Amino acid sequence: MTDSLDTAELAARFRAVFGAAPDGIWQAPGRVNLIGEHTDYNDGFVLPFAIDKAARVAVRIRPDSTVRMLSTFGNQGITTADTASLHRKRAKGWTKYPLGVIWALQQRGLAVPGVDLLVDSDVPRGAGLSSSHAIECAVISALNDLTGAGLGAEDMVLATQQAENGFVGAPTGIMDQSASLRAVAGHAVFLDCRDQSIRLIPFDARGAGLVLLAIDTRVSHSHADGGYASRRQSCELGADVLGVGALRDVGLDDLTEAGGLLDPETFRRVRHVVTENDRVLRTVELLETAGPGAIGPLLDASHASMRDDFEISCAELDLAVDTARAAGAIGARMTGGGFGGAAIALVPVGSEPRVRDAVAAAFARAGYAAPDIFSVRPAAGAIRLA
Ligand code: GAF
Repeated sequence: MTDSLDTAELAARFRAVFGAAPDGIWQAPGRVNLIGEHTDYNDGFVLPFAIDKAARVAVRIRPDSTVRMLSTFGNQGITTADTASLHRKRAKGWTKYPLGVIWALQQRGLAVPGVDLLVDSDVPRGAGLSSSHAIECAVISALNDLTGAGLGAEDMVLATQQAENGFVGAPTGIMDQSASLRAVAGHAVFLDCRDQSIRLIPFDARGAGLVLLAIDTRVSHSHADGGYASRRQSCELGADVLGVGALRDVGLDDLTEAGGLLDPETFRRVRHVVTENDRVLRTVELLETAGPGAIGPLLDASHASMRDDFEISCAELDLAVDTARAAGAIGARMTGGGFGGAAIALVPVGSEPRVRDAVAAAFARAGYAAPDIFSVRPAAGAIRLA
C-alpha cells in the first residue's frame, strides 16, 4: 500500500496524469462493524462505524463517453472504458468499482458522461474493512454532485449495492455503504436494514478507558467468492422453509420450532442470524445505558456464533480473537463478511501494548504473516474535500 496523498497532492497528480485540474475531490471511509454480521441482507440490524481510513477520488467530467481511470495503488496503469458499452466481464481489479457505479446509475436511467478519475486509498484492501465500498461511495458522491443527479444517501446506498450485486458480482447487503455514506464522527450507525432508518449511537471507547483495535490478519478475502453467496443462499432457504419474507421476522422464541423444520446446517445459519440480530439490539441498549465497557460478552458471543453456526471464521481470525482476549481484551470478534479479513478487539488502554505484542507473537509462532494492528475510532462519512 502507498501512503495516501493529501488533497493538494492528489490534485497535482491528477493534473500531471490527465493534463487538467480535477473538477473536485471526494472522500469516503472504510468501516468496521461493531456487531451485526450477515444480518443486513436478512432485513436485520447492524452497528458499523466509519473509520479514519478512506478512499479519495479526483474526478473531471469529459466531453465524450470515455472513462480513464488510474489508482495510486496496483500496477495496471491507466485503464479506459466507454460509458456506452460497459461490460462487467471486461472490467479488471479495482476498476470494477467505479465502472460498477456508473453502470448502476445508468440502470436507474441516469445519463453519466465520460470521466477522468484518479483513486487513492489507505483502506487496507481485502481486509474486511470495506475498501471496495469506500471507492464506490467516493465515486458515487462525485458523480452525484457533478451530474446534478440529486440522489439522497439512501438512494446512493441502493445504487452502490446494485453495483456490487449486478456488476462486481458480490451479493452483498447495504451495511458497508450505509456506514461510508451516512456515518457521523463519534458515533456508530445503528441501521435497520429493512427500511434504512438509522439511529446514531455515541461510541467513545477512549472516554471509557478503552481502545478498539482492528487486527488485519492479512488473509485476503472477496465477497465475490463462493462462501459469502452460499451463506446468503442458506438464509434465503431458511426464510423460505419457515414461511417468512426474511430472517428478520424469526424471533429467538421461534428457534425451537425452526430446529424441527430445517436441516442441521441451515438451522445453524438461521440461528446465527436470529441471535445476532438480538445481540445488536442488546449492544445498542448497553451502549446507551452503560457504555462501551459493557459490550464485551456480546462481541465474544457474536464471534462464537460466526465461528460455530455461520462457519465464516478461519484459523487466523480465531487466533487473533482468542489471543487478544487472553491478553486482556474485554471482547473480540471477527468483523465483516468473514473467511479472512480483520478482527476487532475492545481493549483497556493499559493493556493495548500487551495485546498487540501477544497477537503478533502468536501469529509468528503459528507461521502466519504478521498481522497489521491499529486502533480505530468512529469517523465521519463521505464528504467533498475540494
Ligand atoms: C460484507 C458485505 F458487504 C455486507 O453487506 C455484510 O453482509 C457483511 O459482509 C457481513 O455482515 O461486508
